[in-house]
Amino acid sequence: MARSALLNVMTQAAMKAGRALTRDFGEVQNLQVSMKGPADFVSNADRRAEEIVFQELSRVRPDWGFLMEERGEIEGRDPQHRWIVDPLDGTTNFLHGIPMFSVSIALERDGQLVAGVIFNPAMDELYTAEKGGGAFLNDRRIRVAARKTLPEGLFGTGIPFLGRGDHAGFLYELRQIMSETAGIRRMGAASLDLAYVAAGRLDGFWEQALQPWDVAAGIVLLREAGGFVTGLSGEKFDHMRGDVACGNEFMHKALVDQLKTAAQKRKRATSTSAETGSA
Ligand code: 2AM
Ligand code: CA
Repeated sequence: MARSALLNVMTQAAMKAGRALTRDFGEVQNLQVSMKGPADFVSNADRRAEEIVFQELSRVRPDWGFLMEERGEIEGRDPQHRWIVDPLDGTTNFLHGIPMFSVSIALERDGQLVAGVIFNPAMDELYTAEKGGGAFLNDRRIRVAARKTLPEGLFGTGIPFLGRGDHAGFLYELRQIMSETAGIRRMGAASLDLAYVAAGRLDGFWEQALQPWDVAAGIVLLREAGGFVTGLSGEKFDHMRGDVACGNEFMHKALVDQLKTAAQKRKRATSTSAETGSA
C-alpha cells in the first residue's frame, strides 16, 4: 500500500521520535532500581521526543502551526493547518516501565481533523489514517469490531487519579458499565485506547477531561475505521473539549445510554442525600 506524502511525513516524525523513546525506555528500566528514580529522566525523554517531532514536521512544512503537549500553541504563517502532537502519551506507563505508550500526531485543517498517526514503538505498531482513505495498522486495513451487544463488549476507559477528574462520578459509570459488559480495561494511554477501538480490539472507550493531543490522531483513526464518537451524553464530539465516548454504531449508542443512566443515578443519589441531609 502506498502511503500519501502527508502520512509519510507524519510517520517519519512519529517513528524517529519513537526510536528515541525506545532508547530512553531501556534506560528508565535501569533507573527504576536507582535511588533517584526515573521521573526527571522521563520529563526529559518527553521533551526530546517533542523536539524531534517539531524539527521533523517544521522542516517539511515550515509554515504550519502546532499545538503540542509541552510547548503549547505555536502559530504558523499558514492559518489553515495545525499539527496536534503528543510526543509521549502514556507517560505514567513509560515511567513505570510498562510498554504501553505512544507518539501521537494529528493534522487539523480549517479546524477539522484530517490525518492521524499513532506509533507504539515498544510493540512496533504504527497506526495511520487520513480522512477518506481508511485506517491502517502496520499498513493493513483495520475496522471497528462487528460485535453489537453490550454483553459481548470489551470497553476501555481512563480512571481519574490523585488530583484529577470526577472520582465520584466515575464510580457511578464504572458500576453501571461493569455490570452490563464483558469487561473493562484501563490501559493508561488514550491514543492507544482509540487506536484499539479502531482496530476492533476494544468495542468502545470512554474518558473525561482529556486534552486535544491525547485524542486528535485517534479520532481520525476511529472514524476512518467506521467508528462513532461523541461526548459522554451523546453531544457532538469536539476534540478541543476532551470528553470521549466511542465504539461501532451499536456499541457507541449502548455505551452512551449506560453513561446517561449512570449520570441519572448519580443525580438521584445526590438529590436524595441533599434532601435527607446526609453526605
Ligand atoms: P499523558 O500520558 O500524555 O499524560 C490516561 O488516562 C490518559 O490521560 C493518557 O492519555 C494521559 O496522557 C492523559 N492524562 C494524564 N494526565 C492528564 C492530565 N492532567 N490532564 C489530561 N490528560 C491527562
Ligand atoms: Ca497524552
